[in-house]
Amino acid sequence: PGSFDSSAIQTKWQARWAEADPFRAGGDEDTRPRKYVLGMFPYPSGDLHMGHAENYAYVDAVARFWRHRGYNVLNPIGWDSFGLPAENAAIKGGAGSDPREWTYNNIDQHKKSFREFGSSYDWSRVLHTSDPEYYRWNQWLFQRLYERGLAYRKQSAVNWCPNDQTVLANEQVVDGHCERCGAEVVKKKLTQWYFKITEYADRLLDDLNQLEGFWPHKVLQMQRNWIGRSVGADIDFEIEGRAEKISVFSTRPDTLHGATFMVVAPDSDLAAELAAGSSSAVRMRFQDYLDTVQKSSDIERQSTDRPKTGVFLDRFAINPINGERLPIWAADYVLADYGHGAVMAVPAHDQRDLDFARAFDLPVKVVVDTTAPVTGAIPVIELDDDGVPIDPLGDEDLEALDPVRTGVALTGDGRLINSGSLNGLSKRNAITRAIEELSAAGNGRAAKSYRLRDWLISRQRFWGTPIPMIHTSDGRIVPVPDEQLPVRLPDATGLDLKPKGTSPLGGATEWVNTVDPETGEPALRDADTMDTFVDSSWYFLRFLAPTDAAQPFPTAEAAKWAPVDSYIGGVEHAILHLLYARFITKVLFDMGLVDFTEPFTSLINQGMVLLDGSKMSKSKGNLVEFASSMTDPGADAVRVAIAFAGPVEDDINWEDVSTTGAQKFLARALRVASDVASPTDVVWAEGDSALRRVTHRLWADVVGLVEQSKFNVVVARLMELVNATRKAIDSGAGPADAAVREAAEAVAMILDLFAPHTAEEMWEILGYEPFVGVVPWRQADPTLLVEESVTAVVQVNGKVRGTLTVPAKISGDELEARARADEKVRRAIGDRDITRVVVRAPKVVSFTVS
Ligand code: ANZ
Repeated sequence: PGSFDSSAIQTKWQARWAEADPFRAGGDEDTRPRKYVLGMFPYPSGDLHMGHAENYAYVDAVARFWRHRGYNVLNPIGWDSFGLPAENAAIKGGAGSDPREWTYNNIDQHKKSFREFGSSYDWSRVLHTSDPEYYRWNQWLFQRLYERGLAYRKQSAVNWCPNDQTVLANEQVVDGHCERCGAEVVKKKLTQWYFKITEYADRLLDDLNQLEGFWPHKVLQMQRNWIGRSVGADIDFEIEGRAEKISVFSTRPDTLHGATFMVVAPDSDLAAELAAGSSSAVRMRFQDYLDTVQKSSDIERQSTDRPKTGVFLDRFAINPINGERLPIWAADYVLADYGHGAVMAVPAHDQRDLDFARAFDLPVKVVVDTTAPVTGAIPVIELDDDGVPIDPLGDEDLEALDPVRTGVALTGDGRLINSGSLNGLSKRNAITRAIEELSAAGNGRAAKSYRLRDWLISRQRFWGTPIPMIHTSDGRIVPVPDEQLPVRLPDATGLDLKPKGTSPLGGATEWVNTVDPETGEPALRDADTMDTFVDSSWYFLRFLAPTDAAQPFPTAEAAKWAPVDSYIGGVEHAILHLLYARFITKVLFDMGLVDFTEPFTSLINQGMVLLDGSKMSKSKGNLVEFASSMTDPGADAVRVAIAFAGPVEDDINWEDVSTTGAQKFLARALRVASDVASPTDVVWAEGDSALRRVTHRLWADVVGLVEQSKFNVVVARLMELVNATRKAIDSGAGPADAAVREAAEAVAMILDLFAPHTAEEMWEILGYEPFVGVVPWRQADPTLLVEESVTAVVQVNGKVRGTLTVPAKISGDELEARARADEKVRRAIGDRDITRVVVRAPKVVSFTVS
């Protein structure tokens, strides 16, 4: 289809771009305002695929857009090149294989593909996170976090895949199984390095409000849920036979009078201790229970439709508000690492507690009357002789809602009953009052709890950044001094990379043996490597000076370019990558190295490219190959077809993407340029006004459309303009009309966002020097934006009684209203009744009157 050779055009312009380097970001001599546009950098597993094509098509459109708007644009590219796939490829390759080979070969292929795609990168700033020149600064960052107490080691139960022999993040565990290999995941106690992201929980949550309107709302919501801040109280309970009290976290301290038992997480130290102080029968039952619990994931444990299980520990707590004795149970619906790993159970008002109470026949006590109104007038509360409020409602009213019978906990708002001094108060007021009373008595205090956990960064793998710490022979753990960084990865040759539970680096004898930097005594290097999310948490800053050997990034450059103005990538990174980058940015702010607290001012999440309705990916074997599609249908056709396929955030089904349609459109656009017969110095004003209106309406709208990422609409409007121009050439103004040239130039300048090769070719055919990619866009002429108007006639009983000048696009309702308001028409109707109105916008309004 089409009459042009897309391959020839691609080759020609790619060579010219490579030679002239027109998309390199300007330095200090460049006085234009700056924009930093960044696509989430790719992982070099195999060649690029259509999912990448979509992402980087949008990135390029945005970068080109800001150049056309007169900005000095920074649009760099790099590779997130550490990680498991390279290591697995090397393992498959057998002895002597090094992940480096696979990684850098793939990167070379990617670079070639991006050139073929016509992406307008600043190629002088390329980075790869697996280069020592890059990961050295991960190690530097680790040291700075360590100094600030933000990097620490602790032992805790982590998700462990017995097959891959490595730690898994929570999100890599799907229904209790390893996301990668499907093996059943177990909990294992390991000592690992963590970054203390929880110290930033409040800031990470509160600062999301600044991003509202600039990031997709869905992503902000996902971040909020992930951080999961709950507000409530810590309440201290005395334990019979134990010196110290136990604290529980509760969002409902108002229900303290309704607590009928206490539950501790079976896998907590507390449960072990309480069981140890009990009879041997209890100890055995507890141990059996713990063994089964340790096989289930947190997600399973929190599932509400799973039958409740647990064991009574034969220990008792004392309710601080009324002295009641509460039996203590261990049950797996309570998690060891949330709050304090223990809860006061209020079965009447908490569903999980109710399910448990019903399963084990424990008492249920209602303390909130959820039938009582909480808004409007506050009910008059009578006081008894001691001045204690009497319950506002009788027991009969609550019978219908009896949680034991219905099995449904009363979680709604209402008025407190059976609760001494709290009686009559609404939930909210009772929470405040309960916290006041607990604080006064020294039994509790206001508290917050978070779902967010500290970031486990140790990995027992080879292909990552070595953790720059040294274990001395006398048991100290000391940082590698800055001047000894980077700690370089050794050669993989000769190393057994197969997963075995400890890092393969431990087997690199020469590498792992070092000396204590303080005493010179023999010592060992930490053999674990960092989670690759560390690499991607600050890479956007490294692009500012990727070869700087003195510092991770120059603060002065960061002040000029950062934060990133437009960050573009997949929604699969909505939580972790963005959260980690936000965290590290805040740490760098606290260190005084950057003057902003959020790394990405605006975020665009593109949908996925699907094939047969499922995500296109290498592991699913349903890739439409990138490399071959650059030749046929060609880069521009692929990019136009993707942009045209629908709104950015929607998923695209590749079968619905018409690259043939895109090819035809590009051929038509090119032919329009070839047919232009006027000189380059025409007087625009002399052109055909109908065609000029179409052109200028596009100039008026295109900026807003791109700013709202409505790329599909921009392509549709370009198609409309190409068709209008064709018509003007063939059957209207003719090829020599100034408006024809004006329209063809507009097409070239705007088409550059999606089809840069074709656009450059058009621009050259139209008689200009390259490159259209850096040409400032035109302004719409306001006089051409005035709406076209037409004359409408108004009839009364078949006779023309008035004429109105109205916009050609007027609605029927509006036209009728104007007709009714017209003085002449009103006189013609007089005081007769209108029995029928026929409106044919924009031409006729016809009234029938009696
Ligand atoms: C008493 C109570 C009464 C509660 C009531 C709720 C309703 P969110 O909102 O998710 O933060 N809880 C505390 N620590 C827990 C743990 N380690 N594992 C499981 N559950 C735990 O939930 C906070 C509530 O979850 C807390 O408030 C506590 O139960 C429970 F009518 O305390 B509540």
